[in-house]
Amino acid sequence: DRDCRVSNFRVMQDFDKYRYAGTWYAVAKKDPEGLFLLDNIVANFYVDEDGKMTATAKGRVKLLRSVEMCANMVGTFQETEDPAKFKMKYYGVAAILEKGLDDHWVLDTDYDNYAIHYSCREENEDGTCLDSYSFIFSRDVNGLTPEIQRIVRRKQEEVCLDRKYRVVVHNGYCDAQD
Ligand code: FEN
Repeated sequence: DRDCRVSNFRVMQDFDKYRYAGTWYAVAKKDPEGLFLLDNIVANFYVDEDGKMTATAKGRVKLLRSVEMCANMVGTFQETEDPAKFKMKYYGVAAILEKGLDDHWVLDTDYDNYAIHYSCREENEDGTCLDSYSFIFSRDVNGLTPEIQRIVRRKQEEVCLDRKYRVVVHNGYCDAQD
């Protein structure tokens, strides 16, 4: 049967951060509890001369009842013994945005078309996840091919998040602003 314990999830083998670098459009997401990015989510990953990975992400957020803005987030990554599993410290360029420390796991990627990200913030006693978020990233803002969608769906089931994802809209909201 399916094993929903986080520690048993299979991540990308021989993950290569250099090939992961560049622009990724979130085309689907599973939200965590609490405040998060709503839509128009674009991430840019970099690897510096020392091999350290960093990233920026922007996305639309809703502050009070109707005040919307584009949040510019920054992430710095700490490597672990598994090359596909990172610890990510993140903060918002605007001080009102939350900061935190999350896992950043790359479950699967072909580097050129898609990447499946996963983060569990809190585990249950039995090792399953209580509070997770996950992004399906695409190199193409217009989405993924049917063939890749099948790969993604299989992985979503494997990490016990099938039917938990929503499509991430890209309507240019954050393109003009920076
Ligand atoms: C990721 C990969 C690239 C780098 C980063 C990523 C993660 C981003 C996260 C964003 C969190 C946003 C929050 C927004 C917020 C994985 C894409 C960094 C984890 C927490 C509000 C909303 C309303 C309010 C205050 C704050 O704080 N939103 O009144």
